[in-house]
Amino acid sequence: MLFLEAVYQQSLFNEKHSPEHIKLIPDFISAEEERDLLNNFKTINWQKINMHGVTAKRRVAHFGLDYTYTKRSVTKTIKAPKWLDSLTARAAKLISKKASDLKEILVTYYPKGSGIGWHKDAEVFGDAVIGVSLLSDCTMKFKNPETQEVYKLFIPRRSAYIFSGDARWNWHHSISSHEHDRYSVTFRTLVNDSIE
Ligand SMILES: O=C(O)CCC(=O)C(=O)O
Repeated sequence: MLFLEAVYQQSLFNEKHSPEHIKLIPDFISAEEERDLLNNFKTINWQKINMHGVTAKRRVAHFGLDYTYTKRSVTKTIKAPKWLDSLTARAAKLISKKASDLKEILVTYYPKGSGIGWHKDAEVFGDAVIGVSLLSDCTMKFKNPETQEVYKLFIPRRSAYIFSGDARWNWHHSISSHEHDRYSVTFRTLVNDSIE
């Protein structure tokens, strides 16, 4: 806990108007855990994302809840595989929740040359969004939609990140395309559990 607070307090951006409530946890998973997860990702049945007639380069697998990108709504889907259990439990601890509170687990594969455009996570999802980044480093950008200010957060491979509060609700985020393949596992709670 002390470690997390230290990461949090050092202010990732050091600027007056930068987004608040972002935590970065370097080396959240070991090289061995990363290797095991990457091996398990080979068993995933990847889905394409089609939005308004365009197919994104990245591929996704939704566990717990499926997400309809055009409607920004969720429906129940298959449970996460067992090999995600320990990562899910550790992610939940970061925000003092139980693994069962993390209703959506999204595994994303970004082939080289792909990223994710500016967006804010759907309102059905709860406050804290947790991500674990694998295989290559990336830069996540946060943009204030009113002032257009942009802040860059370098996320080293094997880190976890959490954004909540101001960063989650008021800022948009994106990940620029990178030169190497990358994977992420993101975990989300629901604002209202009854929509499950
Ligand atoms: O790949 C990541 O780490 C972030 C993904 C993301 O922004 C999202 O799924 O909404």
